[in-house]
Amino acid sequence: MDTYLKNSRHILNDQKELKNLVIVMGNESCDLDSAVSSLVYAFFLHWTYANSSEVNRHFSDTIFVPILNVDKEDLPIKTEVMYFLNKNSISIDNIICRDQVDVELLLSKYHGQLILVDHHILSTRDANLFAYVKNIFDHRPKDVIAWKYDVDIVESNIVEVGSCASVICSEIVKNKANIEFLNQNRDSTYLLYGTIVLDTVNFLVSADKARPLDFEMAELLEKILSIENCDRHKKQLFEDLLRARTDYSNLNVHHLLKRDLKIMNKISIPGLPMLVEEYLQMKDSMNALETFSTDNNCSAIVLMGLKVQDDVVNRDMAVCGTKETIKAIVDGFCKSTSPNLGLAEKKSHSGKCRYFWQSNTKASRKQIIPLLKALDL
Ligand SMILES: [Mn+2]
Repeated sequence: MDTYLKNSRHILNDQKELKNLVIVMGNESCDLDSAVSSLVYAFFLHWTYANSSEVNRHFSDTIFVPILNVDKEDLPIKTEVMYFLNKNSISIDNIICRDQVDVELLLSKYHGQLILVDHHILSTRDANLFAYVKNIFDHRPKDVIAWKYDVDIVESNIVEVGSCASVICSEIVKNKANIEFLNQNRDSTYLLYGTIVLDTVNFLVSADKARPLDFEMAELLEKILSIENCDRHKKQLFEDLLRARTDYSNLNVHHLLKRDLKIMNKISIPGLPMLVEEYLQMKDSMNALETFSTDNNCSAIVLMGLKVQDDVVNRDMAVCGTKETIKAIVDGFCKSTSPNLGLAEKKSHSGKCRYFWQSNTKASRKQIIPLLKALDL
């Protein structure tokens, strides 16, 4: 997989011999399912093409490129994606992200075709790519209202299962001969396997994510990978991926603001995986808040901190912005009785933020958002 990614990136940069381009792209959340589905399916298409004996083809004139639908600088936020690619020896340098190329220009220049995986309705940012969509692989219910594709042109494979990786896997093995792809490329096979395990919450019955196709594909992949003691293996793999998803140790002050973000009107509400107090003590955090505020055109930022230690939940909060907005928000929060947030103001390090300890630890962002809405700022 890594060699393939390196080569296709090289051809795309060089563009000398390039004639035809196929791009495989996932959705904007760029979760593990989206990332793996686009990487593996693009590689599979390349493999099929390279092994085809039908025509004597020049390999370099047609390329299949997976594009991760996230800006490169934000990729580290997708911690489970970073972890799992790393674990499967795939170099992040060879991965192409959405902002690194002009997708529309490339598609128009090279008879481009776009294959969507793990979503089927384009986001606003990708709306200009509509005419290039040729094929869809998804596992979410078909959005019949937003669906504008012509069924004669666009082929769609939408199956409501736990993971799009299962849909991709079943597409690969539809032709028995292609199982050889999974035999030869164990990194791809393991990427699909881990994604299905994570998306189905390790086939947990109460999570109700796994469907028969997920079971069937996972079993097939286990056989190909000759995994022994599957239950123990899956449990460990699931725990590792889950841990990676919440591991923020490699994230900087900018990433931490974007990692778990809700935006309401012009108010941004980042949920931090630590106390706000700790965040504000990190180097450059004030700069990060200012950059973030400008980039997102915020009128205010409500930072919400959360730390669970020895089963005790701690919450704190900071409200940043202009003096008037801070005052309106803080007054609203302090007046609130359902819920009463139990805010106690502490000394702040900056004139641009007011900092609070929150004694009502049950009040999360879900409760804060209606309060902000009611303020009508
Ligand atoms: Mn998905």
